[in-house]
Amino acid sequence: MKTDRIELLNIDETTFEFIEKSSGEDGFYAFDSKNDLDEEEKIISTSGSHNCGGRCVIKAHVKHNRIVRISTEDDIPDTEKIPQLRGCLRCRAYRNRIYDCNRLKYPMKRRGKRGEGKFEIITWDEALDIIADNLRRIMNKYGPDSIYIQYATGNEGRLSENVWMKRLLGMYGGYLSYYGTYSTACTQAATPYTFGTIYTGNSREDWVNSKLIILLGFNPADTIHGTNTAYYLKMAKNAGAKIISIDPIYSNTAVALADEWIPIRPTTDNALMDAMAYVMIVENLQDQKFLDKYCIGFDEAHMPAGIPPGNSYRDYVLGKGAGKIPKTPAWAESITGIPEETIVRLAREYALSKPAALIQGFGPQRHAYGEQVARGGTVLATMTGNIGISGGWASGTGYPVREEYVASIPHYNPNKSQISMFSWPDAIVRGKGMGADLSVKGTKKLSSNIKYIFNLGGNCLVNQHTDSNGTAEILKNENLVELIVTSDQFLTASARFSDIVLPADDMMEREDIVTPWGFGDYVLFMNKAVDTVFQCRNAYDWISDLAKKLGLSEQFTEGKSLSDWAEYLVEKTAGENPGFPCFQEFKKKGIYRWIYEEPCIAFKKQIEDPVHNPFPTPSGKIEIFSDRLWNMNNHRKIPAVPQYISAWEGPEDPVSGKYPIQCIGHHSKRRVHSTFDNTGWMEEVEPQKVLMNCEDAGERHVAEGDMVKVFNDRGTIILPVKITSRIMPGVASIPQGGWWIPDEKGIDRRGCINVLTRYKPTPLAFGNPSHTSLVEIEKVY
Ligand SMILES: Nc1nc2c(c(=O)[nH]1)N[C@H]1C(S)=C(S)[C@@H](COP(=O)(O)OP(=O)(O)OC[C@H]3O[C@@H](n4cnc5c(=O)[nH]c(N)nc54)[C@H](O)[C@@H]3O)O[C@H]1N2
Ligand SMILES: Nc1nc2c(c(=O)[nH]1)N[C@H]1C(S)=C(S)[C@@H](COP(=O)(O)OP(=O)(O)OC[C@H]3O[C@@H](n4cnc5c(=O)[nH]c(N)nc54)[C@H](O)[C@@H]3O)O[C@H]1N2
Ligand code: SF4
Ligand SMILES: [Mo]
Repeated sequence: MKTDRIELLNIDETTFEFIEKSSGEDGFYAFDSKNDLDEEEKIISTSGSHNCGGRCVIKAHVKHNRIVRISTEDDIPDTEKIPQLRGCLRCRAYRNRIYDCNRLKYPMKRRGKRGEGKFEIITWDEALDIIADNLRRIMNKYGPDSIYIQYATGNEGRLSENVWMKRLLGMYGGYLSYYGTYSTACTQAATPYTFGTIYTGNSREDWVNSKLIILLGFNPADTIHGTNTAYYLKMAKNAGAKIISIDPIYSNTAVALADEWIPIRPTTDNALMDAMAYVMIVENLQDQKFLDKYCIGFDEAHMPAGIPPGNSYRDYVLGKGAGKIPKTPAWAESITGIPEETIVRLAREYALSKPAALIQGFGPQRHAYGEQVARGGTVLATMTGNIGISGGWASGTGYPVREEYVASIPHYNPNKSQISMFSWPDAIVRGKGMGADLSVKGTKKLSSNIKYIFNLGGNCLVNQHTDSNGTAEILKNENLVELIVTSDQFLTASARFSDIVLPADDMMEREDIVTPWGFGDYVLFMNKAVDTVFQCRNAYDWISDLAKKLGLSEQFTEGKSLSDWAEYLVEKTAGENPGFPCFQEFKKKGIYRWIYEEPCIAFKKQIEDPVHNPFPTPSGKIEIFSDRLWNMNNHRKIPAVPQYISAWEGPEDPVSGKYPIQCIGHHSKRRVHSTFDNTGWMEEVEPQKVLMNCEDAGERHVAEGDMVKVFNDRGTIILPVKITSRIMPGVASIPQGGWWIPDEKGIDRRGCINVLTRYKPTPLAFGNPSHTSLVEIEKVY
């Protein structure tokens, strides 16, 4: 396995000789130990700092400076009110990652052409000289818009590389930053047009009060959305909630918890939602009193001033006006693949089972017109009056309203220019002058193309963005970006396209503070379990050295060590939270929990006392029709009321004649994006395969275990197939995060879905349509 991967990567063997030399038992690297046989096992409390969806209490059992076992929280009672924060399979298998013999061990400089994968080992001092010299040169020549800190989520600690780099570059004149995320670009941009905020979720412990829970593309059993989310769903089920999963995949969440699985064609959720609204309107099931009191835009009687008649949501759904069609269940059946009767039943059930929660995952919005899905959910929740009440759910982003204060390292960027996190290839190719399309914020126009990239703990340069082949071509061109610096633990696809590769320390080799991803009312201290190995260095350490080379040492460090900064964060946090422990105590315990008597309910105040608590929208009401969107004057792609827009490379695109299968790339339980892809124990859990429906396989004479070719005009992947009735016909999925490993013909041999995805930003958020691609699949003989 290890050797195969090195062969596949076509790595220059002389440079990488040390990988083989340092390889010990079980593919782990050999290590120095004091070999004190009497040493007692120590148990050290830490957590994950990768972008895994959760944050758990992780315990490293250490002997001889070596992690010998990993366990999780087991020393508090496991109660319904405070469930243990028990880790998933990924951190539990972490030894197989931290001790992987392929771990990067030395700083390296590119030797061949960019992307060829040839590197030579250099010293840290040489590496930092190159980084500093180029920073001076590029800042002088092109200014701060040319220096970009890439979206990179490998290290999300409060003391991560990106935090330090932002602090340093801020002091050095600034850098180009981004808005939005690959996770939630569309829902974060769209949800505030309805409610004025992205904080639309209740606490999860409130789900026990729901009669009906509809999971729209939400699979927390595998795809962690806050540690314990699946557990709270199970509690809701035990309390009697009916659970329905609407998803092209019969997910593990649906198998374990749902009463019904309704398969839906990707990109078509809005057709379903439009038709559900149609059924509610014609059967008069909507909560009209709620709509009249709290909302604008549902019907003609509640429209903002100056909007021509025929533009309310009701009129849209009923198809009032010349050339418009009613959004009937029959209409939606032909688009979504969901039978008309099921749509009618679902609409009635949602309208009549109050309180009910329509909970959206992020998969449905990672699509061509993902903004519509987010807004569509908020409008259905509004029509059924499920806002601001226990057991309801406002839909949209769904972030919890409670966000406890935890301090951050101060950093200030004097440069205000921002691009969408997805637009960086455009900013490389035509950045100077970019801005007319509204994708640029903070300035009218960028003053430079991107010339310098810091990619610190991320694989979005090639693997996790879209169109891997296309972006690789852009990055290969050394006249475009002049220097790319990557820090990682492995030679990922993005590292291969870098000029300087720095060996990062590992999350179990440092101190840090982490907060939960999404849900959870706690903060964790990550204690250092073991020493850093080889020449891997902590980011604060090397970025402080870089600061010295730039003449900013004092200003940057303020004379503090990393541990001093951790203490600074704890003291500042304690200042805002009475009862918060002191630094030493917090370190020892590893966790602080905020305890609440009552679950929080989004918009409770706005509903109970609207006069004193308007919604944070321009009208103070829930905006089913948005004036702000209307005024953007792009009514077909950015409509003022949410609606189904037939997607490019959706089921209705004529391209489906040539490429008839919709290929998504769900988040699988065995990886954190591309992190862990090279971890052997995880591959045993779930080998990388394309999921394909039995009917599609039969038509193509593909059998279980065959190698298949998945392709479209952007690229080709060859990988094994898993044939299953747990994915609907016409849809395939290559779990996202497989490493991009092209062979000599450019065919990816591992299964990086982004070989097939398209670089085309969504209209409002300029977000990533990562799940929207049409492909064909053939057996490889
Ligand atoms: N194990 C694991 N957990 C993770 C992560 C991970 O990599 N691995 N990543 C974390 C991060 S950073 C994020 S952002 C989240 C991502 O969490 P999500 O975005 O919610 O995850 P996805 O798997 O992309 O999508 C969720 C579900 O949506 C379905 N889906 C796809 N397209 C459609 C559609 O058009 N309509 C409908 N109804 N369903 C659709 C998929 O089949 C999938 O079951 O997960 C977090 N948790
Ligand atoms: N097609 C498709 N593409 C997607 C998605 C999708 O659903 N479909 N999902 C998108 C989403 S939601 C997200 S959030 C992005 C995530 O994209 P990325 O932010 O690129 O996340 P990873 O792929 O996990 O890459 C993290 C890198 O950090 C490294 N790393 C881990 N720990 C450390 C550390 O302590 N220090 C350093 N320096 N490096 C470390 C890992 O080895 C890994 O190479 O991907 C997006 N891409
Ligand atoms: S959810 Fe995240 S922090 Fe928790 S065990 Fe899994 S990978 Fe680690
Ligand atoms: Mo994400």
